[in-house]
Formats: sequence, C-alpha cells, structure tokens
Amino acid sequence: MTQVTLYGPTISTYVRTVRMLLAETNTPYDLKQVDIFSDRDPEYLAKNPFGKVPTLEIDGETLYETNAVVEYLDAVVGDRGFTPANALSQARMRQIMAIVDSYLYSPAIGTITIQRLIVPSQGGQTDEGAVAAAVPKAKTALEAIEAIATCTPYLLGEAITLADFYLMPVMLYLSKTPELDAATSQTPKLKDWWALVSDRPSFLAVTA
Ligand SMILES: N[C@@H](CCC(=O)N[C@@H](CS)C(=O)NCC(=O)O)C(=O)O
Repeated sequence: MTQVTLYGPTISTYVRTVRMLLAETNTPYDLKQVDIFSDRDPEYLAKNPFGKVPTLEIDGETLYETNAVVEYLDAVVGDRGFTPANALSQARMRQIMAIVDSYLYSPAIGTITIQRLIVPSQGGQTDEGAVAAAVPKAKTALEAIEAIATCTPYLLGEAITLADFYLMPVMLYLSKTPELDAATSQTPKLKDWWALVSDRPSFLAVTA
C-alpha cells in the first residue's frame, strides 16, 4: 500500500490540484497543514527549501513542484489515466500547466484574488491599480489556453487531464471576483468548460 502525505493548506490552488488527483484515484493520504501566511518552520524547509506548498511524501521519497508531483502520482496511482496518450496532446497538457504556472497564477491569484478576497477579509483595502494592471495579464493567459484547448468537453478532449486539474482551482478563485467577466470575455470555450467542470464531485470535495 502506497503511503502518501501531502503538506499544504486546503486553500492553496496547487494543493487543490494535487488533492483532485488523489481524490480521482481514490488514494488515501494524510494532509498536514502548512501556514503559508507565516514563516515556514525549519522542519518544512528541510522538505522543501523554497517553502512553497505543496510537498508530497510518498513511500519515503519527498517530492515538490506540483507538475512533478502530479505527473508522478498519475504514473504510480493513476495508471496514467490523467495524461493523454497522444504525444501532441501530452505536450499541450504540459503547455497549459506551464501557462498557468508562468503567466496566469501571478495575476489571477497573486494579485486579483489576494487583493479582492484576502486583503479585505483581513481589514485592508484592495489595491485597485494592481488589480486593474493584473486583469489584462490574466486575460492574455486565459486566451492563450483558449487557443490551444479543445474543450470537448475537457481542455484536451474527452478525458479530463492534469491540465484541467491545474486550471480549475485558479478559475474558482477568479470566479469569486468581479474581474472574471473581463478576464474571460474572449474565452467562450473556457466558459463552457468551466460550467461543466466546476461541479465535479472531486473538485467540490477538495474545495469545500
Ligand atoms: N512552483 C511551485 C509553486 C507553488 C506555489 O506557489 N504555492 C503557493 C500556494 S498556492 C505558495 O506556496 N505560496 C506561499 C508562498 O509563496 O510563500 C509548485 O509548482 O508547486
């Protein structure tokens, strides 16, 4: 039996990506909380020197960086069920994951979500200038995904893949902000995709 421990808070989009895969594959795991709003303790930094979440421990191995984590989990507990067999679709999956990492996460989560949802919840004031500057960046990233996704009905065809697991948690936070409409004004396929995937049971379970 594979022993799996996942470190990270339930609010993290990347933690949610990994938890979706664990839920979809019915893999039992321990979830250990990490407070990302405080300094990471030395014990956690020994597992992940960058202090980011998530970190996975699996059968005595420690693994971090979400793309590596989900690809490994898909191989060992998912029977590659969430990676397309076709080489081009595989490349597209990794391309979408990289677009989320490199171009979408920062404006959509680092700025829009933090400024619209977190800062006011802690009594602060939204930096409207920062939000306004982030919207076109998020829009560009979503339109780049729209251009390569098929959304028939999942991002890369008839089967849900790791690319969907990457984008869904980011879309959930964005959908709680007024900026969703502007960011998705030119992405009709992604709107249909989001309407379909947003109430998937594994997603509802890890975002509750
Ligand atoms: N490259 C990392 C990024 C992970 C990441 O940015 N996680 C966020 C939470 S969603 C985090 O750790 N934030 C806390 C911080 O930056 O201190 C990965 O793919 O796992």
